[in-house]
Amino acid sequence: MSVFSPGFQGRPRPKSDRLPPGQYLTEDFPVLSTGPTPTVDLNRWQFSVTDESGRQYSWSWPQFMSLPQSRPHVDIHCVTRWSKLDTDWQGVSLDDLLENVDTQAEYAMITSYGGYTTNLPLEDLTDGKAWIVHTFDGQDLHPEHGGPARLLVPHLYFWKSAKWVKSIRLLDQDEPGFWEAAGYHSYGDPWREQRYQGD
Ligand SMILES: Nc1nc2c(c(=O)[nH]1)N[C@H]1C(S)=C(S)[C@@H](COP(=O)(O)O)O[C@H]1N2
Ligand SMILES: [Mo]
Repeated sequence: MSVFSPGFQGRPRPKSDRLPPGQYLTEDFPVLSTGPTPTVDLNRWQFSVTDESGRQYSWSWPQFMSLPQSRPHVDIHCVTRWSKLDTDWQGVSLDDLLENVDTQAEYAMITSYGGYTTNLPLEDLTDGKAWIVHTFDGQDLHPEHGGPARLLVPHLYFWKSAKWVKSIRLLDQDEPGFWEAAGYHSYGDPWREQRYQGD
């Protein structure tokens, strides 16, 4: 058979085409946390968004779970060089969470239960690019992987996907989060290999 035979629409991309530069494929799901896994009681769980004027929007667990559900199927890429393809999640898109938030802010600072922070441009959270997920592979998200709920921003290195997400502050000016202040790239595009400041 000719290697030049025409392709057809919908043919899956070869796995190698889905691997950003300097990454290797892994089948398992490594755990990377800077500190202990926080215990988050669902009765006290709250997620909030604060806009640049200080107005706060917040959701209890039942309110969050009653929002429209999305099922992202995505590839994820950690700056420590592992990538995992075809991961399945369920949660709420940031488009749905931010629907009634009126803002001119351009940046977002994410804060987790436990104190982890990470920053990203607000436009990287919208237009179907980011979710707050509570389910992985059909099961409640394991606490080590960020349960009860974590941010999922698969088009950026996975350190941007804050586990145990608690709040988002919308900001006019960019500010570095935990790893960004420690020398990691402020944006973190795996396809441009933006691992560290200056990459
Ligand atoms: N709250 C919190 N979120 C976090 C981290 C962390 O240490 N604390 N580590 C980040 C990093 S570096 C990566 S690679 C992923 C790891 O997610 P996993 O442990 O589910 O693989 O979570 C990110 N989110
Ligand atoms: Mo990471």
